[in-house]
Amino acid sequence: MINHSTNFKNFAWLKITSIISVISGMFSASLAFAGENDFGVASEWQIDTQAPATDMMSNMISFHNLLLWVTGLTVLFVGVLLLIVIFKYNTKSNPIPAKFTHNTFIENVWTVLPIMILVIIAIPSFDLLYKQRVIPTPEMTIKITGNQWYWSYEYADQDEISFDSIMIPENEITGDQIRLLSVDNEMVVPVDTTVRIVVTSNPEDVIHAWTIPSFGVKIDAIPGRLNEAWFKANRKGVYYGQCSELCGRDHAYMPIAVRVVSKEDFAKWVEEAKVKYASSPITNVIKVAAL
Ligand SMILES: [Cu+2]
Repeated sequence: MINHSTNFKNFAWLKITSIISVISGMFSASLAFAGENDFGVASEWQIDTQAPATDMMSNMISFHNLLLWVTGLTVLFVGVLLLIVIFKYNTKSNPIPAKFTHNTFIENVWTVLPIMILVIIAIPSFDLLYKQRVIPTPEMTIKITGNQWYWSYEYADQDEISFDSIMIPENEITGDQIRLLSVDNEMVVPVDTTVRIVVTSNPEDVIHAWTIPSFGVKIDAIPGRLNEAWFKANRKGVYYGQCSELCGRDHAYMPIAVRVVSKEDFAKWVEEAKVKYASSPITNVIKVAAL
């Protein structure tokens, strides 16, 4: 029999430890990034972000931590004011209320202070938006196409290697493969390389969204349109994401897996991939002029 009260206790305790980990993360973002194995994949009960694998994501986490402070302190301040009003100015404690209505000093303070807070937030926010939108000179370009329900990859700069990437079904998972995340053909990229991705969706398909949380990249794949984004992974490993636009029946079963390897290993992979995928190119090639 399931012991509900023990379950609840466990749940409550896990939540408390998770909250403590977030608070400690505010002091040192590195605390949340435990072992190597945590990279690129969420861990159980994790409520903080996944470990960053790009400078962009590190900056996004710093921004997130700044916002936690700003919102946390704002809630605390407003909460304290509210408590003062409730206890000090209720009918019992303060039967004869004051009649004044204006106070120029305090009105200036509550106008100027929020503006300053918004400016403090806006500076790193606009900086991040700019860096995401303005793509640095790419060292390679990969075209990504969303299909119902899998992803296709085309390497424009590597003899147009192309392949489909399909989730490994639960009953075929082996070894260190991960349920709902591992795929048959991973997207492979070299480390410390600026990769431009151009993302679209099959013309007869629906909107999908390609994302890798550790890279800080999330971009819609829209039929008939070409979106672009970029990343520069600064550490090797396998990083996972999932389609992030509710796209239909198998939305949950079209994961994204990116393997970041050394530049030498990437060159080797390209040679192997040319042979491996020569006989099985992608099923839906969409020609786009921008490439
Ligand atoms: Cu999708």
